[in-house]
Amino acid sequence: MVNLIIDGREITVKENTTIMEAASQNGIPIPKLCYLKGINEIAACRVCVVELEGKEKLITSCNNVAKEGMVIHTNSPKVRRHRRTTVELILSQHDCECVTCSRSGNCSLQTIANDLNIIDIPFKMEIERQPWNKEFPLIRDSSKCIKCMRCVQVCEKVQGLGVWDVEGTGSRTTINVAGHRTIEEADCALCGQCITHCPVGALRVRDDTEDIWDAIADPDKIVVAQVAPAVRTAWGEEFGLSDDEATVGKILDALKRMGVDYAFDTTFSADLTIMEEGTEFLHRFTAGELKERPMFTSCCPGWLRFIKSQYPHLVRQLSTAKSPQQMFGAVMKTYFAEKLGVSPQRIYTVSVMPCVAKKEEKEMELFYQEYAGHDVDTVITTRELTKMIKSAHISPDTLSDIESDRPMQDGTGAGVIFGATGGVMEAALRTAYYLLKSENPPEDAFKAVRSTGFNENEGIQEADFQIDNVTVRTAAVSGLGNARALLDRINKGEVHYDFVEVMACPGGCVGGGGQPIHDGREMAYERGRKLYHLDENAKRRFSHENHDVQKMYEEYFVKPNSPKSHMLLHTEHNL
Ligand code: HC1
Ligand code: SF4
Repeated sequence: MVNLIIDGREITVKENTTIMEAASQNGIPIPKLCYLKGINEIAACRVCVVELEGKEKLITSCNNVAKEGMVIHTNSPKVRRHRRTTVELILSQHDCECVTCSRSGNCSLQTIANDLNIIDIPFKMEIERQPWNKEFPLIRDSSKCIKCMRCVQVCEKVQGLGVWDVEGTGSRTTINVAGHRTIEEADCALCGQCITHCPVGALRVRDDTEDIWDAIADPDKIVVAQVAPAVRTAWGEEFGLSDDEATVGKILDALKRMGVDYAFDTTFSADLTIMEEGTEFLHRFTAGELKERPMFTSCCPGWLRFIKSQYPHLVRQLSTAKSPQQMFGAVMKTYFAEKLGVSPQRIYTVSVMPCVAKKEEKEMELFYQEYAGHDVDTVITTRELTKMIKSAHISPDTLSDIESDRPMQDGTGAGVIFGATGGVMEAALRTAYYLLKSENPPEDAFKAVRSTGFNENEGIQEADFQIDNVTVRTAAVSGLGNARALLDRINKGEVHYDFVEVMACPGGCVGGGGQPIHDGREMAYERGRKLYHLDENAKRRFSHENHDVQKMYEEYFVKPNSPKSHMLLHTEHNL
């Protein structure tokens, strides 16, 4: 153990603890901009400087370790002067038009500048403005970049892709897409992790909320919305709501009050996905068709972009099932349109997702009878949803916990856990067991595929299950860097699985790039636990027991993997 004094307090910490961590563990926060624990500890911004008694020069607290006998001041006049000049210099190269910035009110630079009482910027330098395609779902505004390197490190270290890099030297140093490519040419998975880890507004998601307002205002359009499982875990964070208050039913009510005609919960189509994908897996598995193992899940579009660009030879091992988002869109424009007695052209489908890549996944085509278009017309993220609620002046405490519309109302606990890493696998195994044995397994029989935290299993969870005399070897992985490690081991023949779930974002969709941003705080597993709690308390916990899905099969699709299901609910994964 190490004893030191920080701001007059005698403290004891473990060996190799940084000064910043030591201070934080004792309730002394040190301001920071570039620091991200375990990912970016490079002292690039120098905002975290502290004074070490006996040393002339200030030292950075994020990458200097606490040593026996140190006497540290985190907020002395010298520290404040230095920090202030550092932040003023950053601001001198930053577009400070905060009113129109997507991160206004949730910007670490804004907060630090306010805390330091900076009301004027003494120097102003030329601001770098690089061109960008604003149609792309991920938008970079170079005039807001503070060169903290977080995006570079997150994309490289966590997502294993290295889309960003440093460009230029000296005062011309900037960040840009690596290898002089455009973002469309780079292998960006659109996971959005660089957005949620950007401390300012340099990276943002394309805002599609106006398209929805336009559709709502169009009397010819019937606006039909769906809300993804993970959104319920996070939207309340923007309004300071407790878990009990921030229900999915209130999101449905908010959508209705904004003018959406019908509002549904994506857990319905998550259950439908399990029927299709679970049946497909059993088919491939038991009929010996699963020669090339494993079968990979296909519901995460970030993962699909990744496998197509990085491991194209494995694409044929993806399940052909569309994602719940796309399946629901297809069902809305066919089955539901028929129920309403209107043509699919009049149905305008909206998804509320925790995800950036869903904005690109929606380009998937749907051809059905006289209809040729998309399953889903517009995708907004959880952050865009909360913006819409605010701009509609809806106070969350006036919202009611309403039910999803009929006839796609039912959703089980199995559908809910899709939003957490391992959830799709667990849901699929619950139903695969039933399909094999004609009886339900114990509800938590497959909980070994769950991950509970970032450090415990590093995002890869392996589990073998015995069903009668059959062993099903599974793995669930989240984070594309982890996925790369797993795929490399599969390629080398070091590991063998039958079924593998991959989610691009660490922790699954709950940690998606479209979720509310809490700078430097990873929320995924906390949110994931909320989904498992909802599952535990759900009326039904098996996708095959979803009454409305059962009814839809009776009335429309006949059975899982039927010709009609193949036409509407499955896809070919083209490279
Ligand atoms: Fe997801 Fe999915 S779980 S991909 O994370 O399969 O985005 O929540 O909606 O489609 O259901 C996301 C979440 C989501 C789909 C489902
Ligand atoms: Fe990298 Fe994901 Fe950002 Fe694309 S969205 S640049 S893959 S972190």
